[in-house]
Amino acid sequence: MNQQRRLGLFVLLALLGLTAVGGWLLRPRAAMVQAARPEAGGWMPDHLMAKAGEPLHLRLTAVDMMHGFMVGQMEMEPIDIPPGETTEITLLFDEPGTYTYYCTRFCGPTHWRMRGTIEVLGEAPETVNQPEPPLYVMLGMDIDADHTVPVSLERLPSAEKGAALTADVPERFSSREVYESQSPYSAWVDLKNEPGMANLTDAEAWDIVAYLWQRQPPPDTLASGQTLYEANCASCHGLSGAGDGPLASIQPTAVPDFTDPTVMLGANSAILQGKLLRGGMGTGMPNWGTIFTDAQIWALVDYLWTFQFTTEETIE
Ligand SMILES: [Cu+2]
Repeated sequence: MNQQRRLGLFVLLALLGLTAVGGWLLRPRAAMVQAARPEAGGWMPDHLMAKAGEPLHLRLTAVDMMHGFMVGQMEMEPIDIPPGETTEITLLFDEPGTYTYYCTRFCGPTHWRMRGTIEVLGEAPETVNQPEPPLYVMLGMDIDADHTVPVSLERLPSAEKGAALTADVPERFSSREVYESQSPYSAWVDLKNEPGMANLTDAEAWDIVAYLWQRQPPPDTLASGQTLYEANCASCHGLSGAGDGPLASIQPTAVPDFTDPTVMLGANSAILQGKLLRGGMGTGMPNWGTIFTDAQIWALVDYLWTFQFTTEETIE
């Protein structure tokens, strides 16, 4: 090998080296995020910064057990963080705002406290609509008021039975507005007071209400509501809705029994939606407004009514 070729080879190697070092130096910087049970610190850090349109690289580790990572209101699958490994992910936010990340693995009694926020900076596109206030705010409802009603039922009202009785029910009872802002109890009272409906028994009027309520959710909504409920709510509220989940007993206040008609039938969908969005003041109920999309919140509201009314998934 003559002098010149040796030099060429050296230059080539040096260039390759520089490229490697340069690439390493210029590599996208990843933020380290450590996961631990909430009692041991939860997410560390629990606040991240990002820019809209620029990737945010994260290196996730878990110190004590398996945790999961997910950002609320984003289209993504939860990402497991096995202990002792580094899990790398890249997030991309289209729009500025404050996003919530949370743990998706049940890691202990206060698991739901494992939340953090990502502040995404950037200019909001002009087309962005201002979010509307929640329905209960627009309707001026006090979601913390006592909504219990004196109802006793011999059996669960049946949407199927109700479907056969709707011939004389005025159209206005079927409106979305009734479903969103009236309680089943007030709809039942209204039905009973309808001039043409005097012959209805109490149970028949409840069957009609069951029908009116269970025909509102769009197809497949109840199934997705059930999935969300079982993953996120059942640990306290119980699979059957009776407020008897494994973590119910350690909550600061009694967990409501969704199967109790006195508890549920005086509430309405706007109230349930509000409680889901905001959480329960002074109770163990976290807010889900930063985590679930609008559609997911409504799927849960729709699903909650199935603890009161027997239903067929698609009632026409
Ligand atoms: Cu966790």
